[in-house]
Amino acid sequence: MQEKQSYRTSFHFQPPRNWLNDPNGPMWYKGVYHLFYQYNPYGALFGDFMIWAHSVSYDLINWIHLNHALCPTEPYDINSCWSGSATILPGKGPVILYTGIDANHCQVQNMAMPKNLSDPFLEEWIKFAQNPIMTPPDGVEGNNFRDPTTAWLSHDGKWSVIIGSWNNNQGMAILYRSEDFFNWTKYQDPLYSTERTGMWECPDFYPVSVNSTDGVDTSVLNAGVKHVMKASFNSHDYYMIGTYVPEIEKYIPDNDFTGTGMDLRYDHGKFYASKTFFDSVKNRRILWGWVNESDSIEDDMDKGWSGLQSIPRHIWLDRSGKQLVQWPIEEINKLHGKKVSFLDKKIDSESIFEVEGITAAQADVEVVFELPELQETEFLNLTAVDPQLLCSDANASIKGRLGPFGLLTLATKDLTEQTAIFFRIFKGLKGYVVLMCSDQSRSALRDEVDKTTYGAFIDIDPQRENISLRSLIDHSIIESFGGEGRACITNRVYPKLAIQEEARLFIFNNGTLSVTISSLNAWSMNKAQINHKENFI
Ligand code: DQQ
Repeated sequence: MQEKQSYRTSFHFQPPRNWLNDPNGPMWYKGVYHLFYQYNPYGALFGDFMIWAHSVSYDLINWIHLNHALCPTEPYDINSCWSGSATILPGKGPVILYTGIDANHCQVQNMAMPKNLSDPFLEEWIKFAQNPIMTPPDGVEGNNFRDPTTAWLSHDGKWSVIIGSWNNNQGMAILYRSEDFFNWTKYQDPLYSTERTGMWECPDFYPVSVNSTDGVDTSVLNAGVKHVMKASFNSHDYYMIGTYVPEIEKYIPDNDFTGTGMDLRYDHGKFYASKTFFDSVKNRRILWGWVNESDSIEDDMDKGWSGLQSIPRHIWLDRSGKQLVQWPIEEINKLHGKKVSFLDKKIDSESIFEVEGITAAQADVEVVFELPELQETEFLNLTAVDPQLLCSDANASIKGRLGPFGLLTLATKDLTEQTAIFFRIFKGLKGYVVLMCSDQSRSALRDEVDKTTYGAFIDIDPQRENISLRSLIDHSIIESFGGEGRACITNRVYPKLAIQEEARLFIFNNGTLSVTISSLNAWSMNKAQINHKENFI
């Protein structure tokens, strides 16, 4: 079991023990960032007494665990305090909306306010005396009504908020409206609904600037923004980009959910129940997501903990307007330690070399690949090709023409263990196609772990742009950002031998064509300070 404690991370957020899932109510208030999260205080698995644990930070990297913010105590949340969001009421401070599992095991929406608004840590929360403030409307079953978003102030001065649901065979965002934030009325129609998805968990709804990487507050509505609608279902976080028309209370996506692999996703690996917030200090929108284990239940119990939060990601609308872009927040660079870098290094066909001199189990790696003439690359008939299947059918060891090339992370010296993050370039019917894969098939000399291979297409033209990859490697998690953040893949891996000092990092090229590394920067990462204030349960 010794090696299992080596799966704890060094710069990802996690509590000292027990089960963690969804990020809840992230916000900035009086100089302090707050992260609440779903937590089972009694064990390493999801439980029937879920609470809102609470941590605070000055930089989103180093954290202080506080006492729990919300625990089941009242008939309207006695069976758990499930996910929700924070809204800062102008001039009045933050309010939390969360889902309670009531005495009848029905999902209801509740409200809580800080006891002391002058405490920047917001350590104590008081539940609203008139809870619940929303109960399942007619036709909606008590187990399909949860996860309130951050509310926004609409054109008519009223508050709006959406709740995730499933009704009449449709996944949906049920809209509620309020004049005073206390009394809420369901709007006649959902803000958006579709028969092409399952139950919507943890919806998120927010504006993004059309011409800037800057974020905007959730209530901003003008010609300079588009709106993102995100929902969590089928184990992934899917989103649409579109237009919000408050006068008719409708969300009109540029492209509706199709229920297929064509839908936009935040991350093509493990990443779920995410939530964004507007960081008014740095004028940016930040995304957090839950990254679950891929190990067996027995191993989770042996380790005594499960679940991580992703590195907070700055998120904005791509120049194309067709997708979002994500990048680790700049504060993560504060943890950079020893650096190794080089320029213009050719990687011949079927070659591999080690990046030495950094702690490969705890690292940040940025590499840019320059491609040769593209004409000789393979042809791919793109009709109905699922990128994940393409990656699974042809893993990192296959001999292609232009690729596979990329990183072998958390690898042993003899490469018997390795997690490959790599690219392949194809000629498609309408131009070139860039495929990004993460191959976990050899990630661990252990059978009980999930070794799914993940894949994504990246919307870049390799004739004009080099192919970049950034991977944050932290013992049992690898978060990879391809094409400057246009495709993200998060992996959980559990090597048996490639742990701590035994872990290595390689660059490889299995294609018949050579590629050039135009630049590589790799850093050992220092450990984040994540401590508790007092009496952490
Ligand atoms: N997790 C919460 C629910 C939410 C789900 C319970 C998503 O509120 O729908 O922990 O992971």
